[in-house]
Amino acid sequence: MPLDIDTEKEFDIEDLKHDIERSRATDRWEDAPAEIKELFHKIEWNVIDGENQATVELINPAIEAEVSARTLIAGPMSTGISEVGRRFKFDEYFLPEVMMSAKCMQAALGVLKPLILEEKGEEVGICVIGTIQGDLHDIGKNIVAMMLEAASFTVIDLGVSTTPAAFIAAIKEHKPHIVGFSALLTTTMGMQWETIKQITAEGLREDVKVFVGGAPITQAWCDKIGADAYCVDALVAVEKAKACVRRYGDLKGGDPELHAALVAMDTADAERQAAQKKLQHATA
Ligand code: B12
Repeated sequence: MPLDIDTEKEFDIEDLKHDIERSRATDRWEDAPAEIKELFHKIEWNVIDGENQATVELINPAIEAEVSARTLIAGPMSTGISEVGRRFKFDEYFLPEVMMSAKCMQAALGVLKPLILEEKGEEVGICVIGTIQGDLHDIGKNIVAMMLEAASFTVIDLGVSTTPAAFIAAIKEHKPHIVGFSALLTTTMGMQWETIKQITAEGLREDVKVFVGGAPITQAWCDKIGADAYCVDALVAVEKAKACVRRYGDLKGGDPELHAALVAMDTADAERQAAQKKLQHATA
């Protein structure tokens, strides 16, 4: 008799739907005061529903209630847009809905940007960043650029669908410590590899530390294409960028020692989180 196995897709749909429906009702952000939790759910659902104006109007009350811009981005805004991605994947949403939700994210980021940039101090390094050729997604790239600026990097943002030639020209002009490629499509991630190849062919590879990110990007992909660092999100990007100019400032782009050191930062972080969880369980 053939084995009866649930397909991954069926499991995904049920699991994700269950999660988001339960969360809408109660249990996400349990540690927040009730009124903040309520506000977060409203922001999350306005992003999902593509309510641009309403999303923006909820941002200031959250800031006034002392919620940081970072928490808003990493919290309800991110969970909202992730749910939009899930709905699109499973044909519950089509492109117009995704565009409306993207507009919500951009409008909310517009309100948050000046607050984040207030933290900027004396320059610690230079970073060139862009979404790779063929790819028009820029919300994640903009968040990374904003967080790097807040961490006192000078950021040259090349925008979307950036050609390898444009990255090369920017490296020559601005002499950045770091160059970052964003890719959100499995069909464009290959352009990260192509861009590294062209940077190498120009003799510039050792001059820059190459960062890669975006939803389909993994550490394994980073290893395969010879990038220096994979960053799962903007906060990791900031930590690794700082390490690249300070602790590992003497190492060149493409150096295996640099690559190993940056991977080790993720391992150390995972271990720290696991230890924290253990401690929480022990004291609960
Ligand atoms: C919003 C969105 C759009 C918007 C983009 C608006 C904009 N201005 O960006 C619009 C409507 C335009 C769009 C268009 C398309 N999209 Co779209 N889109 C999305 C969606 C829902 C959210 C992306 C997003 O903003 N996420 C939120 C941000 C904060 O997350 P993030 O980008 O991952 O960024 C974080 C990290 O990855 C990291 N990071 C990101 N970049 C970088 C760079 C560096 C250097 C570093 C260090 C870190 C880093 O840090 C960020 C912040 O923490 C995703 C779904 C998903 N789950 O990703 C689909 C998705 C990416 N899109 C998809 C598709 C298919 C498309 C289209 C092809 C649809 C079509 N038929 O036309 C087009 C492609 C257009 C093009 N040529 O690029 C698919 C891709 C599937 C695949 N296998 O490739 C996805 C995964 C949806 C899905 N589930 O099927 N899309």
